[in-house]
Amino acid sequence: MPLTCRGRVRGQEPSRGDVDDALGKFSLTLIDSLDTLVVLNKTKEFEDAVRKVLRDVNLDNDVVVSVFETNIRVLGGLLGGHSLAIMLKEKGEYMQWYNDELLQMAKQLGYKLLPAFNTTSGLPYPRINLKFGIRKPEARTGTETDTCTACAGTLILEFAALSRFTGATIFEEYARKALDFLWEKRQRSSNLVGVTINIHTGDWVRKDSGVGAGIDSYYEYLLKAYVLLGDDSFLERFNTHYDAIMRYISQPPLLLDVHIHKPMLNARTWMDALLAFFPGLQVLKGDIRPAIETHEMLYQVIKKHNFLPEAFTTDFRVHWAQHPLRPEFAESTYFLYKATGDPYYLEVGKTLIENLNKYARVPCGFAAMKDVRTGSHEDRMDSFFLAEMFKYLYLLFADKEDIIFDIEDYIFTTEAHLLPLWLSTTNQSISKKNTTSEYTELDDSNFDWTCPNTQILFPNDPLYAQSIREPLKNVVDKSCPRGIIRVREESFRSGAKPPLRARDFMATNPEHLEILKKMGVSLIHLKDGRVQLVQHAIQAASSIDAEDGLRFMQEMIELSSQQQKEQQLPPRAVQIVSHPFFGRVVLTAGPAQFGLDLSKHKETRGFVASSKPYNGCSELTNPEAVMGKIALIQRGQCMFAEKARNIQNAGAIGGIVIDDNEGSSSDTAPLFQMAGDGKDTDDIKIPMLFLFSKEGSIILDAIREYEEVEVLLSDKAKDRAAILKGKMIPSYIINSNPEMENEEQPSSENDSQSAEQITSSSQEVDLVDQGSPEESSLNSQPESLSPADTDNAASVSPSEQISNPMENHETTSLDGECTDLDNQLQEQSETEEDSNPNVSWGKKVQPIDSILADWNEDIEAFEMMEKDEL
Ligand code: DMJ
Repeated sequence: MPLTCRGRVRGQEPSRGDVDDALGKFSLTLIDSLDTLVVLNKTKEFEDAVRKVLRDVNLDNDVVVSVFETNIRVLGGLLGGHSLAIMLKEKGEYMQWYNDELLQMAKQLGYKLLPAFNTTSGLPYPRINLKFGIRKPEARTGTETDTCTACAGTLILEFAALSRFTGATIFEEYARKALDFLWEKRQRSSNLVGVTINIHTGDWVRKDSGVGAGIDSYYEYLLKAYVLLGDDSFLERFNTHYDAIMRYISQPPLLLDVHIHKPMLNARTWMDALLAFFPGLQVLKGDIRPAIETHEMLYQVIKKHNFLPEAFTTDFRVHWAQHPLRPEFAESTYFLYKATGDPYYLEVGKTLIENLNKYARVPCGFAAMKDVRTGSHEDRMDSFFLAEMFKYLYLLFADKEDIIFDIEDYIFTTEAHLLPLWLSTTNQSISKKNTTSEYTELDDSNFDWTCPNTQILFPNDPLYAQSIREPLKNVVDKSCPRGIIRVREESFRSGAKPPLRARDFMATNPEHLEILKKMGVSLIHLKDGRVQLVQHAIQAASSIDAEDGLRFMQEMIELSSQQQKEQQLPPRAVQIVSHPFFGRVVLTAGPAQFGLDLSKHKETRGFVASSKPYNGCSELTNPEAVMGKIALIQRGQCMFAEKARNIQNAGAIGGIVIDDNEGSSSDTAPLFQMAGDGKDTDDIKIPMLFLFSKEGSIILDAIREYEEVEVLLSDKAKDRAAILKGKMIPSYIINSNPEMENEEQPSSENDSQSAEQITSSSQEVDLVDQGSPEESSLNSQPESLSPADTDNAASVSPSEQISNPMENHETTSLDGECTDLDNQLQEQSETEEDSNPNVSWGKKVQPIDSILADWNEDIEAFEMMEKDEL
């Protein structure tokens, strides 16, 4: 307690809740900082500290502690101390008296933790009483049902080291079992894991997934377990998860949580400080480029607030203002310096040290920041500050000869404790699980930038890292051009054009795009197909342009929020009614906020025809082909309303917009609602519906095969009786992504391909000069913006596109829809034999249970997100 200059003893200070679970009256800070002393070349002090630990520390306390924290800090601390004690002893100068006493203590602690694993799943209870274990009345623990993924998945390094040092295999076995269980429970179609899991049933309790709090070191330990233990299955697991992380969570330079079942859906609009370790892990993997990008983004947040706030929004505002002197960013800085040799990272380290000395240094140590904005302190200096922060900062600046042993012979645990790599060949009696066949072939493109040796990665280019950082240097801007003197009137007089208004903006108008650029506004195409606008005032051509840009963004935000407030419409249906489908194929379609309202009017029936140009963004060149028909148009390049007007002018009686993000599907994406253009759309009289790519391709395939394809656009599927005006034949519900239906099935090649395609297509579409990766960096959701605090970096979804997916997700119509589908499915099962064998593409009836379960999951996830936001 650096403000009151006392040690914190559990029970003697007011409880701080969960944070205190790390304290077990076992001299936490002393043990956690043992190996730091050796790294800092304080060998004598290390020897004294070890003696103190052996003399004073008691592990048999009646205290309930966190299994995870006790493992990484105390067991890890003892093992790190032991590793360096035997290294020193061998050198022949220090620790000559040492006889594995720290290891014996570690073993004693290991046995104390083992009862936590007494669950059917093998996942440990989150807490244990050091004296009484679990469950007994006096233990006051053992009734918990949930634990975090990191809590259950961050044991293998310490437990395996303990087994290999001592020959007692049980520790490694238990840690492996917990990891095996987590791997089995990964969400099979996304290959992601949730934040919390039920230790008895293995159900995911929190289904959001990121690389920060609650999951972080699970991933870290898979990769490091491979390094330490040489077991390929850990690497294969890590690579599978890493592929999923890069596919869904990584939106360089951001890392945003997603939902494990709907990984294209962001689960929140802020990031936590713990994810700052991830660039370091990416370095270990060899994926340097995204590591540089994320690290640079984090550094700019730090430069803005002096420290990394515990959580910050995607537009870099403070979300949770405290900072408990976490070491993760220093850790990543160290690894990036080791990888690149770029002195820039020494400058970063210098800034960290200066800020610590300037803002956190107090007479009795370094105090955590209560609020990074005010610089207020908390009477707290967590043990990881000495265990990790000191170690990494020292190592960042240390030359090889400053360290009395070869640091390359060790691996860092998550708490930066050092375990010797020679353990990989010692006491390998644990049977490795032969799981190779479980792993799917990974798409190598995610590893394009990986390389085991960074010397090979950029041998002749010392500016490599800088070239990646450069475009990001203004990603978190420091100043906002307030108080600019208005000289706009004069500039009008001198012939300049009036500023562009948000409501007039058209994404296809090159002049508008040029103006946007001048105002420092760039257009970003997100992975999920939405477009965002981002302004960096600093990139504007002049201060007046910057101010215009700011106003444009504010108008756009208002426009966007107006649209969000507009009524959210339920899904619509596109039903193929011509031979040989006769209404069996029903595609879930998104509604439009303009044009004929299908819930109030009779359905529209007609043959389909593709418009030319296919994007429908200009006058159609094939009006004769679409006249009296339902025109198919591709999404993108201009406003939906503009497309509608063009096909209407050509005589179309309706329109279907097909998503240009290949592989998108209504199964994996929330309902898509087409917004108007912010102007009066009363002139649009025809109905317009939206189909995701997978559903759209069903119609396109049908045209290819049967040429004449007739569809029905309606608010819900019509039964076949109505269509044939005769016998009652039910409709099929197309589930274009059957894999998503059953979590237990491994994801198909198709699936991974489609997600990949979404990613690449969003990078390819380039309406505006997107040369700067910085511009693709801000994926903030509109709801996280308020004009007052956007500084000069703001983003918003323009009106053409769907606004916040969360807000467009329909939950209000659930009841009606369930009943409807229920009937259809019941009827369908009665007439199964009536299905036409010609209809063969991936058509599948989605059981009502699965539909309901899916919806329930969504609702749960959104409720959870809301709770988190609160
Ligand atoms: C450390 O105790 C470990 O690094 C852990 O894995 C998570 N982070 C804390 C410090 O922030």
